[in-house]
Amino acid sequence: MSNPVVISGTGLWTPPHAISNEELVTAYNAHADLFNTENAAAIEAGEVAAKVHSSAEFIEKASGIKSRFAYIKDGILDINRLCPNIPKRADDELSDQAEMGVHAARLAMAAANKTAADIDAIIVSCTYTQRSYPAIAVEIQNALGVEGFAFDMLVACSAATFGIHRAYEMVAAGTAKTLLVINPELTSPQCNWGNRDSHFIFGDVSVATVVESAETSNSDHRYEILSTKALTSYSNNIRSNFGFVDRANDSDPYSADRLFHQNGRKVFKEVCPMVANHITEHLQSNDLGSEDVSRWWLHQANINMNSLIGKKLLGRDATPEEAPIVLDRYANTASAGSLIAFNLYHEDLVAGDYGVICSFGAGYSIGSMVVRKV
Ligand code: CO8
Repeated sequence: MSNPVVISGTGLWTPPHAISNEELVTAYNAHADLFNTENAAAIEAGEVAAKVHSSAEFIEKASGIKSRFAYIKDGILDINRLCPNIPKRADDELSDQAEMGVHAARLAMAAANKTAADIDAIIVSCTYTQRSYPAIAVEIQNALGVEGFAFDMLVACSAATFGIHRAYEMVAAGTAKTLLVINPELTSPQCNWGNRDSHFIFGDVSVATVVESAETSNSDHRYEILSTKALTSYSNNIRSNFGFVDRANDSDPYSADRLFHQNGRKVFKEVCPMVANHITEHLQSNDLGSEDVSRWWLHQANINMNSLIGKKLLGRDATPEEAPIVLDRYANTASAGSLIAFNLYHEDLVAGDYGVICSFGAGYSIGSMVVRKV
């Protein structure tokens, strides 16, 4: 790999609607009361479990989340629906995810001083795509007027870093010069808003990153990608069983197991040490230690996870300046969290400063980049 590769710009598109913990809990609790009334006899007979109230205090303490953004808020707080009401679009209209992706892509291109003519490939990498084909990436390519090629890839919470890894490899190998990696994370349709354990976790967002050869880059804030590291290890602790085979096995395509579900405690316990080891080894392979790192742009799933990982890496609490937190406002945005943090908190570093971008989650999967400001 001979060509130095940089992140030359990122774009963050934040949906216009926010939902606070209080609003969410009010709707969830009303839903739980209605469910318990409608199922009173079955609950009394021990055939159905009663739904227990949720609480805004628990959510903030257990996760660090205070609010989340929604692409469309209508429907989410309707206790008879608990799902966003996203109108179906015609085939000749831009799809919802392509629209989200285009917003972030334009911001990233502006930050990187690039036009559509400069881009020769697009990767859409996220947790779900709203259809299988044509690829959302190809639709965005068409909307932006980009030549070359585009494709989609899915790696759950590590999709953003894994997508940037592929872009890095293409630029380093000389098979592409400038790529857009786009993460339109539309999580709200897959969140189980009626499940007390997970109704508070997710938010919608779209981020995009321009990855290009250092030779062509000219933006104000450029970060050379010194190396990438990825790890996957199979686990059933975070699952969504929704898929195209549902039609063929005559089961309910809308059952709870088709939506996001997890064993959050196990995820917490198993993933934190894996991430700390992964990052330590990644830094060591660059002859660096944690003390050399000025900023940690970590995945944003849970504030207690980030605190624990910070402690394992540094032997002390990381300061908010060292490891910025965005999940209080954005919640868990699947793969996008580390790049939201990067987008909002990277301009103050000076040339030569090192940083780590790392995401982790379902699979399990972990993806990281060691970067240095140019
Ligand atoms: N309100 C009030 N009390 C509650 C609530 C609630 N909403 N939920 C649980 N409780 C109660 C429980 O009943 C329990 O009570 P008791 O002690 O009496 O039994 C107590 O609170 C503790 O419950 P938990 O053990 O469940 O709570 P935790 O402290 O473990 O916190 C978390 C739960 C926040 C889920 C935590 O375990 C966590 O964050 N774990 C890591 C999760 C994580 O990172 N997951 C990654 C998911 S994302 C991903 O990888 C895939 C992306 C997919 C995108 C999907 C889009 C939809």
